[in-house]
Amino acid sequence: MTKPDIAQLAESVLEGNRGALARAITLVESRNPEHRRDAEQLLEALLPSTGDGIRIGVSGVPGVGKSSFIERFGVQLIEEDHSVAVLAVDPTSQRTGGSILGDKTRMERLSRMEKAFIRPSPAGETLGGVARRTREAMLVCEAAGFDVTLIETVGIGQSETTVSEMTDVFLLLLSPAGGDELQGIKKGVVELADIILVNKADGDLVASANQAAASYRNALRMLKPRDPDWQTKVGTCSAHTGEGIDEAWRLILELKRVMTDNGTIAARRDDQVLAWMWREVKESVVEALRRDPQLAERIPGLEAAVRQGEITPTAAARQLIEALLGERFGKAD
Ligand SMILES: Nc1nc2c(ncn2[C@@H]2O[C@H](COP(=O)(O)OP(=O)(O)OP(=O)(O)O)[C@@H](O)[C@H]2O)c(=O)[nH]1
Ligand SMILES: [Mg+2]
Repeated sequence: MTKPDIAQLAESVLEGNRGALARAITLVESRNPEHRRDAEQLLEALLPSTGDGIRIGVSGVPGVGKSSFIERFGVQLIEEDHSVAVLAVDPTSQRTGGSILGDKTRMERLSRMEKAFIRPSPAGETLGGVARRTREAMLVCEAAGFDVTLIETVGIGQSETTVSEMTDVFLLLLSPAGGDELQGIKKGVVELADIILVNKADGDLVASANQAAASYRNALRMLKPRDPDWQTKVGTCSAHTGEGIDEAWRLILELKRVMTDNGTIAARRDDQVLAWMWREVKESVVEALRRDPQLAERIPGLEAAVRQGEITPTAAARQLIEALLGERFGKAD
């Protein structure tokens, strides 16, 4: 794209043009190195118009009801005159290819609303299970005027950390089953949560949902809160009946107020941009290694040597990095 094209695209995104928004996200997600430069230019143009929205990460194990929750929650926010962008990241979609379709149908009402934008991100290039460009896609959405961005991610461990590194609020959904165990969710993930909601609190499951919420509340007393002014809140909700969805938004607004007043949101975002820069550096180094034909040739041999214990992983890593840096900057080797 030429410079004026990018400027034009940026302008259309800022005007809230849907086609432009979709094109812009496709551009930031592109793996073509040339597109990368265009994407950087575009993001630079959009950056001053980002930051006003609230960024919410929604996580939980497969099937806990993340998409159903977002559908309910999103529709309600739009009825309250917000505009809602949903970025769904599914680390498993690469294999099954099915869940994204499922998301579209699960968010049927929301996806038909004018003030909603739903974008499943390909998880092909992942940073801890989150598409590498999700953060940038989120910025594009904010520039297009969306004031709430929801990022759905399947709880498989690393992805929650990555999502918490790009959002203001981290919402963890749990299921009523499991009671006092943490349902295979690592303690670290619970520690990241600002708000925990036990979903599916409807029908026969109401009692066990309440019980689960009580035991989580209890368990959380033992953990150090992520923010000194905010003890992780635990509630129940039902994405089916809509029970507790209002309360979830009220909690998010309260959390936002507390964290704005004590400077946590600003501090989190501050840390996030730097963390992201370093993630990007690491990923880019690995990518450069794999893309370099000469180095790529050495990788299988080194991997085999490491597997057979002929060389330590550390030494193999050093050899690759030295080869890369040596070629790029004329240093080492
Ligand atoms: N009873 C009840 N069932 C629910 C509720 N929310 C979701 N479900 C059901 O749980 C199943 C999974 O819901 P999804 O919204 O797709 O869950 P998800 O967490 O997005 O799943 P993945 O994206 O595959 O990880 C569906 O059959 C939903 O109908 C709820 O509040 N109550
Ligand atoms: Mg889903």
